[in-house]
Amino acid sequence: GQVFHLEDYKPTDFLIPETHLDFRLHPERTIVKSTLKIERREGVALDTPLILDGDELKLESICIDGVALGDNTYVVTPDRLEIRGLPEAETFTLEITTEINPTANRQLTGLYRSSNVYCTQCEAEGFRRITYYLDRPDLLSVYTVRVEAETSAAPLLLSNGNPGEKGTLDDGRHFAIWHDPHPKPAYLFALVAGDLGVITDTFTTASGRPVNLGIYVEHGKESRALYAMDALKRSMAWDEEKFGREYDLDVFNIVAVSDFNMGAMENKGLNVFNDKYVLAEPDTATDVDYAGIEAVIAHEYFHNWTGNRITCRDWFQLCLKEGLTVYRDHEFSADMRSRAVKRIAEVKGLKAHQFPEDAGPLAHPVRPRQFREINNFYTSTVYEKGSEVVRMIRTILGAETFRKGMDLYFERHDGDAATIEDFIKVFEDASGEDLSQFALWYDQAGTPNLAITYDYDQATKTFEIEIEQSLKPTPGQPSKKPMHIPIQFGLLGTKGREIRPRATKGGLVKDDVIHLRKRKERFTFSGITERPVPSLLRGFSAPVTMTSELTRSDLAFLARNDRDEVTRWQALTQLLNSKLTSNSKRVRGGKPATIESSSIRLLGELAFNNALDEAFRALCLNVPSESDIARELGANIDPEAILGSRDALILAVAEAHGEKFEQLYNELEHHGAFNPDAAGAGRRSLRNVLLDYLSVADGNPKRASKQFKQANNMTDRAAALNVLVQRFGTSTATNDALQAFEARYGNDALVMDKWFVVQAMQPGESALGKVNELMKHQLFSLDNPNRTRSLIGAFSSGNQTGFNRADGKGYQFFAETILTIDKKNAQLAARLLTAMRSWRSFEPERREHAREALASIASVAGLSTDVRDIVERTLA
Ligand code: HT7
Ligand code: ZN
Repeated sequence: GQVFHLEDYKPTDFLIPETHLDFRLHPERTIVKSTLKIERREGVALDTPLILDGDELKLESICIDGVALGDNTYVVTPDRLEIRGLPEAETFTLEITTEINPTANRQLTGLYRSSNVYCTQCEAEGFRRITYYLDRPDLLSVYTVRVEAETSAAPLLLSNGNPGEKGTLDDGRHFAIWHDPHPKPAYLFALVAGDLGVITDTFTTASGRPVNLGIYVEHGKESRALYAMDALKRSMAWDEEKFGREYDLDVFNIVAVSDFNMGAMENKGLNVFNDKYVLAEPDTATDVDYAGIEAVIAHEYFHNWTGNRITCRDWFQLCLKEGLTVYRDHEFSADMRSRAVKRIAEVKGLKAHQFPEDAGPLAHPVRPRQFREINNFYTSTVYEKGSEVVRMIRTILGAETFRKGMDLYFERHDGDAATIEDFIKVFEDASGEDLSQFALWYDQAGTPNLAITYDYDQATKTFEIEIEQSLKPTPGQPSKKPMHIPIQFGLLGTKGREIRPRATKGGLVKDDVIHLRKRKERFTFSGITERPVPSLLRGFSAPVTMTSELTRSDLAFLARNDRDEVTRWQALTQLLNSKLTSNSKRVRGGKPATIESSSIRLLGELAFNNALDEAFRALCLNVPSESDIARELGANIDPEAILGSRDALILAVAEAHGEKFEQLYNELEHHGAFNPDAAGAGRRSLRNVLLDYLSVADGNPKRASKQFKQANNMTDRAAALNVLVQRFGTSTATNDALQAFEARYGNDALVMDKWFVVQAMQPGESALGKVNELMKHQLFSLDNPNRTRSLIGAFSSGNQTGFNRADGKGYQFFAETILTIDKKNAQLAARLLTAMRSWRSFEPERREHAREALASIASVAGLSTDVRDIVERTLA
């Protein structure tokens, strides 16, 4: 396949200032007439051809300035339209008619149908599946769209921008015209037509502009969209308050569809969502679902400025809109909920997804310099690490200067297709600082490690911190330069008192931030009257790993006393991880796990500390997962041994604190109405982690079974079902609960996804048989991405022991399934396949089986570009 390079960027020879689209919708034969005002750029030679992108298109007709083109003036294939012999005039009108089949489109990009609703997905390169066009993000155009369809099948006709004329036609058809005054790239185009229910509301912007809000969902599910509407209005107000950004159209519409490749899409004025991120009611959605809806609604809305008003020059700059918008949605959720708890959840996510990506064969810079398939770069590195880079800019410059830089970004680049260089420049101009070394964060892949040593000198009352940064080679980057790493810190004295140093020598320290800029640097603090315990990386101020000399008692001290909850949680995690990894090795060697009473005591203290947020206490009790432990081990992974080590810790903690856990579990029971807010969610998360410990201590499913039956909300019901399957998989209680769940929710796809997930995660060798059985279930289909992810995705990326079986059967099954999915939906297949990216970390037997499975995929002729790209990079 072709490889695209950042340095090959060239602006287009032609512009398209105006785009008129006319859709005659038909399930199998939709006619798209596109009328483009084309402008040749100054200096472009008259004989330069116009080359438009296409993908599986059928050309019906083509005219310029009203005259049909002769056969010898253009060359057309399904993927490309090249027009020669263009008029000499600087501007001319090109009319192209194509025919497409939305029903046959199972790739879910371009125009397709989801439960009979016509919808589009154009990012990144889907618009070319609708009509021939300059389908690239730096080509901005003003769109006017006419949509025509059969009235009974599609009473609703939506597109971007503001609504215009509409009317009825003969033959039971009708039409609507939409005009979007804001020039936009083709990837932000959207059209939706179908029969849907709606909830409406209004929002008045700070300058008094009324905006009509609509959320369109399947008929009968309207009440489930109320939380999303509330989240939307809060997002609109927050963006005004925190970033000075107002909405800029008369309407803002959201449509929820059930077949969608990703979470949602920020099309201008017409966001299209995976219904998983819109629909929620206490009886059907968990607290995690509610938080996800709030975050994704905000994320897509925030794109209106960071992505739409200012878009990307090319797809290498994807993090310009995605990293920044993730940063914005993280800040929004932090303001809506507990900041520390939100931050810990982000750190957990980053470590679980981005760190392994950065440590494996698919590692790439936040701004990649080359790709074969852009759809494979909507990654955790571009999104989450991209957000961390923005957060570090704020940490380095301070909140006020950061805001000045953002204001300058909006002022200077509104209406542009911008680059990362543009973004960095606004912060340099706002602060007067040189950020060229910092900019390496966009170019160097991999997670830096900080090796830290300390020295306290009682005689001189000085405390020294020496930090050495290192960054391992990643694909295409054998050697790396030192980066600018902001390390937020504090020094703790007796009882956790914060010690303020009198002065600092050596590397740069400003306020509470150590600025590490050399490969190895020393920071000396004077006026320190007792040996302090350093608290480093507060708020997880940089996406790095640390190896430090802190003793187990220093870590326990931090976990108990630091004022920063993120560091407390990190210290606890480090303490537990070191034991969990050493025990995994013991268990693999046939020895029993050993548990220290000090860790058990510490966990108890955190669990029972009423001064702490319940959600934080739950995070502490949720000991590192099997994949967290695997990542810590890094090599020679044996998932069975890891499970043994983890369960031994849980059992020891459960036995030690059983009685008090039970008391707390009972106290936390809530009898009033369900409230999805942070406080309620925190209480439930603590109670539900206690349910797991208590069930392990009880050794029987009674308590989980009772909770399952009595729960008045999905969070508690799903948590109970999870304990039943994880801990008592073969019991009658578990089977009864699974059957009851299916009987109650069999008609509700989003809820049934949870039923598939929980079973795909059942630990041990029996999981594969279960997954095979569930693939035959009447509700299972590889055509629906949510369902496929809930079974195949959960099994392959979430079930450590079930998927990574020693006999390699999990991998074999997965390889065959990926090949089947690839024929329907290549993007989905490629994304699922990334579950195998860490295959080299396993013990030799599993590693060899994984290699064989990957090789069996690579050997197939006719793979999609998407899967070929992932499988070849994974094997390289
Ligand atoms: N910007 C959106 C990305 C997206 C996407 C990309 C490729 C294929 C399908 C897709 N659906 C949505 C989502 C976002 O980051 O907000
Ligand atoms: Zn986004």
